[in-house]
Amino acid sequence: MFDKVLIANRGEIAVRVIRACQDLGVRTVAVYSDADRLSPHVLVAGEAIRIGPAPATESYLQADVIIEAAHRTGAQAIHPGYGFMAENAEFARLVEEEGLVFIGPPAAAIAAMGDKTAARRRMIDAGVPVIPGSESLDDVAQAVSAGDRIGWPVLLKAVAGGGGKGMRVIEAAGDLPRALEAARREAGQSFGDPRVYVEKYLLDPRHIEIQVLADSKGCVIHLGERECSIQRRHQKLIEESPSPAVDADLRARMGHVAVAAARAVGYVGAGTVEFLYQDGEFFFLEMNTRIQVEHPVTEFVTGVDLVQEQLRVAAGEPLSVQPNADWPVGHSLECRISGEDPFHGFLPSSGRITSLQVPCGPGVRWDGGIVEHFDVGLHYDPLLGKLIVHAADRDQAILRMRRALRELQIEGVRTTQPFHLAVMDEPDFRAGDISVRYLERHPGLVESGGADWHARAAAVAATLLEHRGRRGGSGISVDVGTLAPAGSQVGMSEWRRRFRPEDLA
Ligand code: MV4
Repeated sequence: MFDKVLIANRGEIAVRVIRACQDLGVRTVAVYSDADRLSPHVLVAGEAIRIGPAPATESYLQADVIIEAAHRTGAQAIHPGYGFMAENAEFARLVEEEGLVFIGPPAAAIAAMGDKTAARRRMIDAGVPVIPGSESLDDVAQAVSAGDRIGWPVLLKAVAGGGGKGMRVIEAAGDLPRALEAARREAGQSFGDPRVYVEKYLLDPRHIEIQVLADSKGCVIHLGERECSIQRRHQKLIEESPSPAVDADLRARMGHVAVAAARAVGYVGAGTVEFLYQDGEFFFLEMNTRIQVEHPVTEFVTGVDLVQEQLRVAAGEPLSVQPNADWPVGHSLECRISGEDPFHGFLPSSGRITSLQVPCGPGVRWDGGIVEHFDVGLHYDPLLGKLIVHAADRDQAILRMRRALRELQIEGVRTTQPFHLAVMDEPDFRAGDISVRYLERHPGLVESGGADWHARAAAVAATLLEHRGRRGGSGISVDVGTLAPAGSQVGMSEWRRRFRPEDLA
């Protein structure tokens, strides 16, 4: 095992990786920008090195500065987390050239999956079902004949894209001349590669992905699926494992295909094979060559520490786990708690965390990147932390998530917490009837109203109960449980300050 690892990231994932290192007896080096001088990942790491000013392009994306920090501290390996340079094949190559270990797949595997049409070709060769589609398109005529062959509508995608950026739905051939031109320009600007291609547009799919682990000895396993359909503008909001749509037979088939996909690109490490699932059929979408935000739900239902396995295989050790016929054990849900106002278009919210109480108790995990007095800025991804629960089945996991969301109190910034509470009570979600269009179908979930009222009612109830206790008194009886702080936007403590029992005569 490594003696010391540098974590080239920030926030909750940097903390998560540091914890895995500590659990393996590996020393850690954090890197930080000026905005993160007092951030949790800096506070929990063995040592920390400043890498530049707040903007990511001048800090967390500075490959040479980060590699230099590894050399200076004697770290033998670099863990990139997710985002930033996690799927940058050039960075992975540079790290290796510098005599360090990149904790992730070989650069060639990252590059193979980064080019979406090349990835589709390799997947077809490996027997992986892909969505009917085209090669990279040179002109409108090619695009039209591809659409005629595949069937309309089609989805125009960037070859160097992924994650939904720059996609366009094309209803009919007549829309192509303008759309193709615009898409090429946009792809060129976003990815430095103007090439685009089309796929048959699936109207109402689920996003289901398979977690894989591979070691350098040729062992490749899968750890079942995650359902990630509940998202907004390609940002996932809620994930779970298992998927309500997947039974043991489908899991085995998707798992088998995901393992074949990983083998086809010589994969080593933790990776995710994404599929779209519709009408009983599943199709390869893309492969994410990193640890993912939602990895904890898989950890809960398998008992495997995915980050520890990443460290093991990067150090040349074999995987410490074998596929288990009992997986998945129970059910796990994750809610992403981000500093965004769900009732105002998920507008990023900044400010100082004035109060933070994280949930605990049976089956609850909080992976966070904030502490009290921490300043949430607008320089980086708004994810503040993740609330993950595990219970015997999906119904109990939903109840547990509801309980944990009520225990969570973040004051100082607006967060997505009240949105998640609303989803936990929404009948279609409770029935597992979800797809990538879930939010589109439930616009009420992101409409304002209710949240402040709940917080106020809870504060009033709590104040009254306290008052009654003091007087040994009578009168009102309120079940505070049913009025618990429902993701208050103002904050319980603020309401408690404002309300006195004598005002409520
Ligand atoms: C699709 C699709 C329908 N048909 N491809 C969005 C993210 C990117 N990874 C691919 N995405 C999609 N590709 C075809 N041929 C629908 C989506 C899609 C989606 C996929 C996963 C999760 C959420 C999504 C939300 C909207 C659209």
